[in-house]
Amino acid sequence: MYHPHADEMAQMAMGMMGFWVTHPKDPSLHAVDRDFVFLLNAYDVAPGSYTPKINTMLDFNLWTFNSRVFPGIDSMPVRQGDKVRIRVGNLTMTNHPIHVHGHEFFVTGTDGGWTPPASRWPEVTTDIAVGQMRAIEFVATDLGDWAFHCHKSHHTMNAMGHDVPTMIGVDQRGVAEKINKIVPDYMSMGDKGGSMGGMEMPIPENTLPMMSGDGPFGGVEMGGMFTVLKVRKDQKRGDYSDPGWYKHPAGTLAYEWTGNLPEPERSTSAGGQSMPAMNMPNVEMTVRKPSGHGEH
Ligand SMILES: [Cu+2]
Repeated sequence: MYHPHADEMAQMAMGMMGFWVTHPKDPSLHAVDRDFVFLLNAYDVAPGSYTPKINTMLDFNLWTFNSRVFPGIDSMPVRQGDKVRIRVGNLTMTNHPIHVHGHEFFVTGTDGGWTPPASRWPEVTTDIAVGQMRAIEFVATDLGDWAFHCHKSHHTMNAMGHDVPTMIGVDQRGVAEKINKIVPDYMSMGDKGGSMGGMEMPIPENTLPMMSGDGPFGGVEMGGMFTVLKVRKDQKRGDYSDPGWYKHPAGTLAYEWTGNLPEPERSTSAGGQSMPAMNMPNVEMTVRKPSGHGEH
Protein backbone atom coordinates (compact mmCIF):
# COMPACT_ATOMS: atom_id res chain seq x y z
CA MET A 1 0.00 0.00 0.00
CA TYR A 2 1.32 3.43 -0.86
CA HIS A 3 1.11 6.18 1.75
CA PRO A 4 2.11 9.63 0.62
CA HIS A 5 3.79 11.50 3.41
CA ALA A 6 3.39 15.22 4.01
CA ASP A 7 7.16 15.80 3.80
CA GLU A 8 7.38 13.93 0.55
CA MET A 9 4.40 15.62 -1.03
CA ALA A 10 6.09 18.96 -0.56
CA GLN A 11 9.39 17.58 -1.73
CA MET A 12 9.45 19.04 -5.17
CA ALA A 13 8.42 22.51 -6.08
CA MET A 14 9.70 24.51 -9.00
CA GLY A 15 10.26 28.14 -8.20
CA MET A 16 10.47 31.05 -10.60
CA MET A 17 14.21 31.34 -10.22
CA GLY A 18 15.36 27.88 -9.25
CA PHE A 19 14.49 24.35 -8.34
CA TRP A 20 13.52 23.67 -4.74
CA VAL A 21 14.05 20.17 -3.38
CA THR A 22 13.05 19.36 0.20
CA HIS A 23 14.56 16.04 1.19
CA PRO A 24 12.52 13.75 3.45
CA LYS A 25 13.37 13.71 7.18
CA ASP A 26 14.09 10.00 6.86
CA PRO A 27 16.92 9.73 4.31
CA SER A 28 16.04 6.10 3.60
CA LEU A 29 12.74 7.16 2.01
CA HIS A 30 13.04 7.06 -1.78
CA ALA A 31 16.81 6.75 -1.46
CA VAL A 32 18.89 6.77 -4.65
CA ASP A 33 22.63 6.66 -5.32
CA ARG A 34 22.69 9.61 -7.74
CA ASP A 35 20.32 12.55 -7.70
CA PHE A 36 20.44 15.05 -10.57
CA VAL A 37 18.28 18.13 -10.88
CA PHE A 38 18.06 20.82 -13.52
CA LEU A 39 15.72 23.26 -15.24
CA LEU A 40 14.85 23.65 -18.90
CA ASN A 41 15.04 27.18 -20.29
CA ALA A 42 14.87 28.88 -23.67
CA TYR A 43 16.21 32.13 -25.04
CA ASP A 44 15.97 34.19 -28.19
CA VAL A 45 19.31 35.85 -28.81
CA ALA A 46 19.79 37.03 -32.39
CA PRO A 47 23.15 35.98 -33.87
CA GLY A 48 25.76 38.55 -32.90
CA SER A 49 23.49 40.25 -30.41
CA TYR A 50 24.30 40.67 -26.74
CA THR A 51 20.67 41.20 -25.67
CA PRO A 52 18.04 38.47 -25.46
CA LYS A 53 14.73 39.34 -27.06
CA ILE A 54 12.63 39.14 -23.91
CA ASN A 55 9.29 39.58 -25.68
CA THR A 56 9.64 36.40 -27.74
CA MET A 57 6.67 34.08 -27.23
CA LEU A 58 7.46 30.97 -29.29
CA ASP A 59 10.36 31.26 -31.71
CA PHE A 60 13.30 30.75 -29.35
CA ASN A 61 16.72 29.83 -30.75
CA LEU A 62 18.66 28.62 -27.70
CA TRP A 63 17.36 25.61 -25.75
CA THR A 64 19.16 25.02 -22.49
CA PHE A 65 19.63 22.88 -19.39
CA ASN A 66 20.29 25.32 -16.54
CA SER A 67 20.93 28.06 -19.13
CA ARG A 68 23.72 26.09 -20.82
CA VAL A 69 23.92 24.36 -24.20
CA PHE A 70 25.86 21.27 -25.26
CA PRO A 71 28.85 20.82 -25.12
CA GLY A 72 28.79 23.33 -22.26
CA ILE A 73 26.45 21.14 -20.16
CA ASP A 74 28.04 18.84 -17.59
CA SER A 75 27.76 15.13 -18.31
CA MET A 76 25.95 12.90 -15.81
CA PRO A 77 28.51 10.41 -14.51
CA VAL A 78 27.16 7.41 -12.57
CA ARG A 79 28.48 4.09 -11.38
CA GLN A 80 27.18 0.92 -12.98
CA GLY A 81 24.40 -0.43 -10.79
CA ASP A 82 23.58 2.97 -9.28
CA LYS A 83 19.95 3.82 -8.75
CA VAL A 84 19.67 7.17 -10.52
CA ARG A 85 17.08 9.91 -10.14
CA ILE A 86 16.91 12.84 -12.56
CA ARG A 87 14.51 15.68 -11.75
CA VAL A 88 13.71 18.07 -14.57
CA GLY A 89 11.60 21.22 -14.36
CA ASN A 90 10.36 23.04 -17.45
CA LEU A 91 10.45 26.85 -17.33
CA THR A 92 9.93 27.24 -21.09
CA MET A 93 6.74 27.89 -23.05
CA THR A 94 6.75 24.57 -24.89
CA ASN A 95 6.86 20.87 -24.00
CA HIS A 96 10.05 18.81 -24.00
CA PRO A 97 9.98 15.04 -24.58
CA ILE A 98 13.06 14.12 -22.58
CA HIS A 99 14.72 10.95 -23.82
CA VAL A 100 17.50 8.71 -22.55
CA HIS A 101 19.42 6.09 -24.52
CA GLY A 102 20.34 2.65 -23.25
CA HIS A 103 18.01 2.54 -20.25
CA GLU A 104 14.34 2.37 -19.37
CA PHE A 105 13.03 4.53 -16.55
CA PHE A 106 9.92 5.10 -14.46
CA VAL A 107 8.36 8.49 -13.76
CA THR A 108 8.47 8.46 -9.97
CA GLY A 109 7.63 12.06 -9.18
CA THR A 110 5.40 14.85 -10.48
CA ASP A 111 4.43 18.28 -9.15
CA GLY A 112 1.74 16.44 -7.20
CA GLY A 113 4.15 14.19 -5.33
CA TRP A 114 5.51 10.67 -5.69
CA THR A 115 3.72 8.41 -8.13
CA PRO A 116 2.29 5.22 -6.55
CA PRO A 117 4.53 2.32 -7.69
CA ALA A 118 1.53 0.46 -9.14
CA SER A 119 0.85 3.40 -11.50
CA ARG A 120 4.30 3.33 -13.14
CA TRP A 121 5.23 1.95 -16.55
CA PRO A 122 8.60 1.65 -18.27
CA GLU A 123 9.57 4.54 -20.55
CA VAL A 124 12.47 5.87 -22.57
CA THR A 125 10.92 9.30 -23.24
CA THR A 126 8.70 11.43 -21.03
CA ASP A 127 7.11 14.69 -22.07
CA ILE A 128 7.62 17.52 -19.64
CA ALA A 129 4.90 20.05 -20.24
CA VAL A 130 5.06 23.80 -19.72
CA GLY A 131 5.61 24.58 -16.04
CA GLN A 132 5.85 20.90 -15.09
CA MET A 133 8.47 18.92 -13.28
CA ARG A 134 9.12 15.22 -13.51
CA ALA A 135 11.38 12.90 -11.55
CA ILE A 136 12.55 9.82 -13.42
CA GLU A 137 14.38 6.85 -11.92
CA PHE A 138 16.29 3.91 -13.33
CA VAL A 139 19.13 1.57 -12.49
CA ALA A 140 22.25 2.32 -14.56
CA THR A 141 22.73 -1.19 -15.89
CA ASP A 142 24.68 -0.59 -19.08
CA LEU A 143 28.23 0.72 -19.33
CA GLY A 144 28.90 3.39 -21.91
CA ASP A 145 28.10 6.93 -23.02
CA TRP A 146 24.37 7.38 -23.42
CA ALA A 147 22.75 10.42 -25.02
CA PHE A 148 20.27 12.26 -22.80
CA HIS A 149 18.36 14.94 -24.65
CA CYS A 150 15.11 16.59 -25.67
CA HIS A 151 13.54 14.60 -28.49
CA LYS A 152 12.51 17.71 -30.45
CA SER A 153 15.49 17.71 -32.78
CA HIS A 154 15.65 21.49 -33.17
CA HIS A 155 15.98 21.69 -29.36
CA THR A 156 19.33 19.89 -29.69
CA MET A 157 20.63 22.71 -31.90
CA ASN A 158 21.63 26.29 -31.30
CA ALA A 159 20.83 29.50 -33.13
CA MET A 160 19.94 28.94 -36.77
CA GLY A 161 18.12 30.77 -39.52
CA HIS A 162 14.53 29.57 -39.79
CA ASP A 163 13.48 31.71 -42.72
CA VAL A 164 15.45 29.98 -45.46
CA PRO A 165 13.92 28.26 -48.47
CA THR A 166 14.33 24.53 -48.96
CA MET A 167 17.03 24.02 -51.62
CA ILE A 168 16.87 20.24 -51.89
CA GLY A 169 17.11 19.33 -55.57
CA VAL A 170 17.80 22.90 -56.71
CA ASP A 171 20.72 23.33 -59.11
CA GLN A 172 22.75 26.14 -57.53
CA ARG A 173 25.83 25.85 -59.73
CA GLY A 174 27.42 29.26 -60.10
CA VAL A 175 24.98 30.97 -57.74
CA ALA A 176 27.34 31.08 -54.76
CA GLU A 177 30.13 32.65 -56.83
CA LYS A 178 27.83 35.38 -58.11
CA ILE A 179 26.41 36.18 -54.66
CA ASN A 180 29.90 36.10 -53.11
CA LYS A 181 30.73 39.19 -55.15
CA ILE A 182 28.07 41.05 -53.13
CA VAL A 183 28.10 39.08 -49.85
CA PRO A 184 31.59 37.63 -49.26
CA ASP A 185 30.54 35.14 -46.54
CA TYR A 186 27.56 33.71 -48.45
CA MET A 187 27.24 29.93 -48.59
CA SER A 188 24.57 28.21 -50.62
CA MET A 189 22.32 25.84 -48.67
CA GLY A 190 22.78 22.15 -49.33
CA ASP A 191 20.88 20.76 -52.31
CA LYS A 192 21.15 17.11 -51.26
CA GLY A 193 20.13 17.20 -47.61
CA GLY A 194 22.20 15.47 -45.00
CA SER A 195 24.37 16.79 -42.23
CA MET A 196 25.79 20.26 -41.80
CA GLY A 197 27.78 19.35 -38.71
CA GLY A 198 31.06 19.11 -40.54
CA MET A 199 30.79 22.56 -42.11
CA GLU A 200 32.87 25.32 -40.64
CA MET A 201 31.06 28.56 -41.28
CA PRO A 202 32.17 31.97 -40.10
CA ILE A 203 29.70 33.07 -37.42
CA PRO A 204 29.20 36.45 -35.79
CA GLU A 205 30.80 37.15 -32.44
CA ASN A 206 28.67 36.15 -29.42
CA THR A 207 26.94 33.40 -31.37
CA LEU A 208 27.07 29.66 -30.91
CA PRO A 209 27.43 27.25 -33.82
CA MET A 210 24.21 25.40 -34.64
CA MET A 211 25.74 22.04 -33.72
CA SER A 212 29.08 21.24 -32.18
CA GLY A 213 30.98 19.09 -29.72
CA ASP A 214 33.78 16.64 -30.37
CA GLY A 215 33.23 12.99 -29.53
CA PRO A 216 35.46 9.95 -29.64
CA PHE A 217 34.44 9.26 -33.27
CA GLY A 218 34.38 12.82 -34.62
CA GLY A 219 31.85 15.62 -34.39
CA VAL A 220 28.89 14.98 -32.09
CA GLU A 221 26.86 17.54 -34.09
CA MET A 222 24.64 18.49 -31.19
CA GLY A 223 23.81 21.64 -29.28
CA GLY A 224 21.02 22.84 -27.06
CA MET A 225 19.28 20.38 -24.73
CA PHE A 226 21.74 17.51 -24.93
CA THR A 227 24.11 15.86 -22.51
CA VAL A 228 25.66 12.45 -21.92
CA LEU A 229 24.86 9.91 -19.21
CA LYS A 230 28.21 8.22 -18.52
CA VAL A 231 27.92 4.82 -16.89
CA ARG A 232 31.24 3.56 -15.53
CA LYS A 233 32.29 0.59 -13.45
CA ASP A 234 34.70 2.54 -11.28
CA GLN A 235 32.97 5.91 -10.81
CA LYS A 236 33.34 6.50 -7.06
CA ARG A 237 30.35 7.15 -4.87
CA GLY A 238 29.78 10.90 -4.74
CA ASP A 239 32.21 11.55 -7.61
CA TYR A 240 30.49 13.70 -10.21
CA SER A 241 33.63 14.56 -12.16
CA ASP A 242 33.67 13.81 -15.90
CA PRO A 243 35.34 10.44 -16.55
CA GLY A 244 35.95 11.31 -20.23
CA TRP A 245 34.63 9.30 -23.16
CA TYR A 246 33.93 5.60 -22.69
CA LYS A 247 36.77 3.28 -23.63
CA HIS A 248 35.17 0.45 -25.54
CA PRO A 249 36.55 -3.02 -24.83
CA ALA A 250 38.64 -4.43 -27.67
CA GLY A 251 36.55 -6.17 -30.31
CA THR A 252 33.31 -4.32 -29.53
CA LEU A 253 33.59 -1.51 -32.11
CA ALA A 254 32.49 -1.57 -35.73
CA TYR A 255 35.22 -0.91 -38.25
CA GLU A 256 35.48 -0.36 -42.00
CA TRP A 257 35.97 -3.55 -44.03
CA THR A 258 38.83 -3.04 -46.46
CA GLY A 259 39.44 -6.61 -47.64
CA ASN A 260 38.19 -8.18 -50.88
CA LEU A 261 34.59 -9.26 -51.01
CA PRO A 262 33.94 -12.74 -52.40
CA GLU A 263 32.37 -12.95 -55.89
CA PRO A 264 28.60 -13.15 -55.50
CA GLU A 265 27.28 -16.59 -56.28
CA ARG A 266 25.01 -16.65 -59.32
CA SER A 267 22.11 -19.01 -59.01
CA THR A 268 19.93 -20.15 -61.90
CA SER A 269 17.52 -22.10 -59.80
CA ALA A 270 14.12 -20.72 -58.92
CA GLY A 271 13.88 -19.76 -55.30
CA GLY A 272 16.70 -20.13 -52.86
CA GLN A 273 17.75 -16.50 -53.40
CA SER A 274 15.92 -13.48 -52.15
CA MET A 275 17.48 -11.24 -54.83
CA PRO A 276 17.79 -13.31 -58.03
CA ALA A 277 20.30 -12.26 -60.68
CA MET A 278 19.07 -9.79 -63.33
CA ASN A 279 19.75 -12.08 -66.30
CA MET A 280 17.96 -15.08 -64.92
CA PRO A 281 16.34 -17.33 -67.55
CA ASN A 282 12.55 -17.43 -67.60
CA VAL A 283 11.38 -19.18 -64.54
CA GLU A 284 8.02 -20.77 -64.22
CA MET A 285 6.57 -20.53 -60.79
CA THR A 286 3.88 -22.65 -59.32
CA VAL A 287 1.79 -20.85 -56.76
CA ARG A 288 -0.75 -22.48 -54.60
CA LYS A 289 -3.23 -20.13 -52.95
CA PRO A 290 -4.71 -21.00 -49.59
CA SER A 291 -8.20 -22.30 -50.10
CA GLY A 292 -9.58 -21.18 -46.79
CA HIS A 293 -10.46 -24.75 -45.97
CA GLY A 294 -7.07 -25.86 -44.89
CA GLU A 295 -6.46 -28.01 -41.90
CA HIS A 296 -5.89 -25.86 -38.83
CU1 LIG B 1 12.69 20.39 -26.13
